Amino acid sequence: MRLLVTGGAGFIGSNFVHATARDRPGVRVTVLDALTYAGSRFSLSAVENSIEFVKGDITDAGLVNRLVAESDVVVHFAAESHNDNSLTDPWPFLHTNIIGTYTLLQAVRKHCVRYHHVSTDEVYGDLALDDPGKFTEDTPYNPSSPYSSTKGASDMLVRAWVRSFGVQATLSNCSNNYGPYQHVEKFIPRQITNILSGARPKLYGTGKNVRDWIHVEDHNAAVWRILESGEIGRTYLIGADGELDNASVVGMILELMAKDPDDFEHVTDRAGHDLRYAIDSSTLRDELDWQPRYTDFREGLLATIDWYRENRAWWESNKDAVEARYQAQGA
Ligand code: NAD
Ligand code: TDX
Repeated sequence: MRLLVTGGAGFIGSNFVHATARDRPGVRVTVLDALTYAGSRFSLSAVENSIEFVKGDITDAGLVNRLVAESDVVVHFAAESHNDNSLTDPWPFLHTNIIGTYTLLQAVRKHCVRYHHVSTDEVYGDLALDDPGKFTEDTPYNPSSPYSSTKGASDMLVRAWVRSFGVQATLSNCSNNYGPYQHVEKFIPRQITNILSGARPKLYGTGKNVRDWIHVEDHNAAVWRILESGEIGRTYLIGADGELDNASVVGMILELMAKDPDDFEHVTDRAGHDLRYAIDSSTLRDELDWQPRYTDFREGLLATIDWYRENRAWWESNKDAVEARYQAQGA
């Protein structure tokens, strides 16, 4: 199989490439990544001899056409992915997430190539903290942020290209991922690297907002199950029943890093901050026989802390710029 992975130098994409190289040596991987601030060649150092890396933009139709023509399957991870950035400058989100997806869809349509679209549970908006319900495949789209609205738009394009042009595509909407190689702008790496840098964790607002955490390896195993056995045109929700409020996550990080439980700061809340995400992944479990393997969040978090401790060179050069950006926003 010739597999084109967009965004393979980012957090989830690089973990996907590592897992594929490890578990599926018969798959020939090409990564297409623009190496924005969020991408790093160093995230692929361990596999650089077994993959092809192409630096380029998913909105470059000529390049995308050539790479798609040489592929059997495309897995599309590339995106502008950070909600806070989408609030300060939405344009790159429209460009990459909408025009980039359109460009890929036109290419897979032309060359009849199988396509998997990686998306987020944020397209469904949020749930009340006391709502007993969870998102299902039938929940109406109701995105809150520029980021999630562009992801929702990209999902709609995929569905339309399946229906109108017969594109062979599947979609997945996953909850919050954690694990190695996640950019220090994101919640869990930011708090771990704050502590490793002698700063305090920063909690938005009350800290009661809930996220449904899944280890990145479990997300990527689900993407492979969908590639192998998913039904064309279907959307699959990926989640591992990992609901926790942000204050509890910060508390756990402080405890695992031997800090005082009060050693954090409340900072300015995110505008439009979604309250709670929760995924019902029973379709994926029942129909595609997928199960999460990293069911002990504490254990996964400890391994993630160890990874950031042992890989300072990977994140340290980005840390100051990220914190300067947050400081300008009062966060
Ligand atoms: P990330 O920001 O860590 O990585 C994104 C990658 O895409 C980077 O390597 C970047 O260089 C690349 N990229 C950005 N714009 C590009 C362009 N125009 N052309 C080519 N490459 C470009 O993101 P992530 O957290 O790994 O997320 C990957 C995908 O998974 C995204 O589609 C995101 O919406 C989705 N997702 C993420 C999460 C999460 O918790 N992180 C949860 C659900 C879904
Ligand atoms: O310093 C912080 N303090 C804080 O309290 C940061 C950076 C975040 N937060 C809060 C905001 C959220 O409630 O933590 C929670 C998680 O924040 P992010 O890591 O920014 O993730 P989120 O906005 O939930 O979106 C993530 O999951 C869904 C990914 O970034 C998206 O790409 C994915 O689609």
